[in-house]
Amino acid sequence: MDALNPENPLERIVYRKQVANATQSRAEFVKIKNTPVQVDHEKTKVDNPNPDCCFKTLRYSVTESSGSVSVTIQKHSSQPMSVRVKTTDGTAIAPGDYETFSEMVELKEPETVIKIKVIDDAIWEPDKEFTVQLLDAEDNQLPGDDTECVVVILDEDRPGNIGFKERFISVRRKDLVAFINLERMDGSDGEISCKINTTTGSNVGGNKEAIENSDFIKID
Ligand SMILES: [Ca+2]
Ligand SMILES: [Ca+2]
Repeated sequence: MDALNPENPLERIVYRKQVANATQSRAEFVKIKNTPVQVDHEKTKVDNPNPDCCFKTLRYSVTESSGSVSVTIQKHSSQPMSVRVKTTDGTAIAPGDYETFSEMVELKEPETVIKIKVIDDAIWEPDKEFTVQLLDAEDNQLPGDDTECVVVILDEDRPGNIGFKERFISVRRKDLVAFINLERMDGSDGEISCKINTTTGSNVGGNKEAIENSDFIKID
């Protein structure tokens, strides 16, 4: 039987109402607001501190939309000194997630702040992290447990929800192909994907169940 022609006229009216209700109950798109936030986590006591300089805190969290993370280096002596500051990839990888920083930094004051650029995109991804180290002139990490810190980049791009635009569609057998619209709601505009598969129907609107390989070709 053609899906457009249910056997019973009453069933046909019910079917049309179901279609109308389904297409009118779509949720509104919500624009995600990005929030620049940096959290300097409280420094835990280390067993083996460096006597000359160190990071003020060993863990920073920063939202992707912040644009940069500010990392503070402390100097213990009154004499100026220079130290190489260098980033190393972790799960965050430069230049896609942040900009590599590798510079000699002169420490004149008790505290010196450096800024490392963080890359903002529109793609949902897990939170990622990279490390920052204080090195000597030969690129060896300075001794001590407080000469390396971790920066966690917090993603704000929600993947959103994917749904069918219409819950019921009709297709004529002679058209050979059914076009089914998907709709994405409540998320950012970056790339996401979902899996789609087909199963045998459930007698909607008085229509007979479509049988796999006889009435439709399964996709998965
Ligand atoms: Ca973003
Ligand atoms: Ca992102």
